[in-house]
Amino acid sequence: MGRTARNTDRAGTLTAGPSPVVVGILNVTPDSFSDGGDFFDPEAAAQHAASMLDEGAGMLDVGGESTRPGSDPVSQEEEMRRVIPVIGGILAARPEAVISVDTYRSGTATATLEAGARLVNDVTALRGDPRMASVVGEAGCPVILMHMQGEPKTMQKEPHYEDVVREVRDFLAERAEYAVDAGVRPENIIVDPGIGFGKNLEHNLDLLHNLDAIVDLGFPVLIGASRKRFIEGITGVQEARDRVSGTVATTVLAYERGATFFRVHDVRANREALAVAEAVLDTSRR
Ligand code: HH2
Repeated sequence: MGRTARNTDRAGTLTAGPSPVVVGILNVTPDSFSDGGDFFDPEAAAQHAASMLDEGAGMLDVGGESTRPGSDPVSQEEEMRRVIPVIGGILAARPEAVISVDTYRSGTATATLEAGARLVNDVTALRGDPRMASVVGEAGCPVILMHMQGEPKTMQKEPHYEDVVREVRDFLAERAEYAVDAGVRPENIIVDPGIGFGKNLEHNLDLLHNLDAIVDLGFPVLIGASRKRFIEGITGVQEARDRVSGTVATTVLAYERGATFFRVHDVRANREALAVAEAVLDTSRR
């Protein structure tokens, strides 16, 4: 099956381990596509973080800027103003929490790593800020490299590929090489095909169906399909919050294909589904 399951340990490096990691999403934004405004207040954010940890999240991904299709960027100052108090609040209550920061800005990465974040989730795969690669390399922390065609403002207008699986795979291989050249240790790289980032329904389905091509790169793979629009394209469920069953289907199928990190809003449902999937796939039981 070629599963390269790894967990993040307390030192912020990756260690081999058998279990998939549920990454709970914490959007400290007024405009995220499914939970915008819900956790804008630091106290509400810390409470939601605690409940996601209690439900089995192995990691929390804290972001201060929406990257939904059509969204506008915010300033680095505003992004830091949103996420730093929230990271501090989570760690005050739960010092053991593993937190990644969803940012492509090196200043935000530096400040949040100082505040206790242990990973950087960069949706631009180190292309958004020329200083990001060295910040991550010097910090010695894991980094998530995600594929995106275009940029959030316009990426869903007319996504186009000759061969989406090959192009996403080649892009991630090239960005991983770039990261290593900049001083990031290979064992600190996680790759992500970027579901919904400059991709139509068919592109997303091709990537999920052929995920082993991405897994074969040899890095742990993260999938972020949670509540995304393509699920509506299949199920007709318009309300993003109600796309939990569709999300769970992607989680289980991606896990079977070798993904190990699942960035989701609904921690409990995905955690339970993964526990069942793990049990079914555990060959030592049969
Ligand atoms: N998706 C979103 C944001 N960050 N990071 C990674 N690595 N992979 C993803 O698929 C991914 C991501 C978009 O989802 P969400 O955070 O729920 O919404 P918004 O960008 O509107 O805050």
